[in-house]
Amino acid sequence: MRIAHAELRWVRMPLVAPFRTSFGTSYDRDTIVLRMVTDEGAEGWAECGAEIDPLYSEEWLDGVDLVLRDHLLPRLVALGDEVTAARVKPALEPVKRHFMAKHLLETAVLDAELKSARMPFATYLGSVRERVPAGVSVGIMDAHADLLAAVAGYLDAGYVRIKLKIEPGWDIEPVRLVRKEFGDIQLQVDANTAYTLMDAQHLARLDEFGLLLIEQPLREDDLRGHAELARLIRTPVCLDESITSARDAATAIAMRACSVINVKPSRVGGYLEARRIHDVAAANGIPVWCGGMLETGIGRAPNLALAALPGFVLPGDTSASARYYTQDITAPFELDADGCIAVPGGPGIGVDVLNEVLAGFTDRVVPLSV
Ligand code: OSB
Ligand code: MG
Repeated sequence: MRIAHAELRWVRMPLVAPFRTSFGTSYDRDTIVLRMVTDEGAEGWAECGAEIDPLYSEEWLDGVDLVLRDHLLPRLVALGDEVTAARVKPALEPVKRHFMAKHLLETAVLDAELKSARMPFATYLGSVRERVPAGVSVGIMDAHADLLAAVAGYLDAGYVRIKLKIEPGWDIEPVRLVRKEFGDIQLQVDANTAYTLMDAQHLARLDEFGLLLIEQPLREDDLRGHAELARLIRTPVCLDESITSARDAATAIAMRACSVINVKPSRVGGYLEARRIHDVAAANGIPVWCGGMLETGIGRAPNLALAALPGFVLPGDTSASARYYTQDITAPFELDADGCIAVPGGPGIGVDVLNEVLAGFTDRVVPLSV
């Protein structure tokens, strides 16, 4: 297949509530949506995981726009009639890293390819479940009372697992209070690299709360520190930012730097690499779960397909649309009575984009030369 048309849409969606992590606060979800049309007339859609500022990882939206336009898309277009999702990664390999930009391209190509083949993402990836249990990521709040109210709301809504964002000064006490108030719920924490190995004794104070895991306590480039920390605390260490490839996963597992992995397709360059990480982890007996970047329905749909693979044995951050947005740009994803979300069953990402709604949230449309 050949890319006949491609355009970037800069989108800003207001969040239902500010989302605060150890690296910053978001009031809106800013993203780039890529729309592609192939010579076979198939439409491919993808949503970028990057944010306005390079604070979660080194990538940011302006950088994605530039590298995609000047370096990535030309290499893909050079494949001519031979564009397939499987060829995207090898074609872009000379360009170092830029995983979120590569993810955007590979996912749109895969969506178009699967739509032509009338195959759902879930079938293609090897999913074994029709619905996946939903967890929710709860931001840092101004006051403990606000946190308890937010968690109560999510539990009432049916979420089966709560993740608390933590940072120095907002860690032991919020966890203690949530445990005390809500009892034996599935509970975990995410530090987004906010600690150092010198905090090991402090983080060991979380041991008594029976957490499922602590996500990315140390810097993304500190695998050795994570391995050391994992020996000093009982809470299982999970890596997010540190893992950008199946090779990273193999290294981290061999070093005992983690015993769980958060797989985010955008962080690792796409769904094909995400599946390889799943495979490496499964072969090593390491559980994985699907993380998120506050995606709209366009990014959420394929994430749910991935989360239905057999190795995704822990609930992910794949929450319902209403946790993020009053109005999503696809039909909203909703929790069922068991706190699960249905995996889309249609071809490709399996959801239709609500074009008029998307237009309302679009700041600008940038045509790309193909
Ligand atoms: O570290 O998992 C993270 C959101 C933005 C950036 C990083 C992270 C998150 C989340 C929310 O925790 C995940 C989601 O609900 O999509
Ligand atoms: Mg995380």
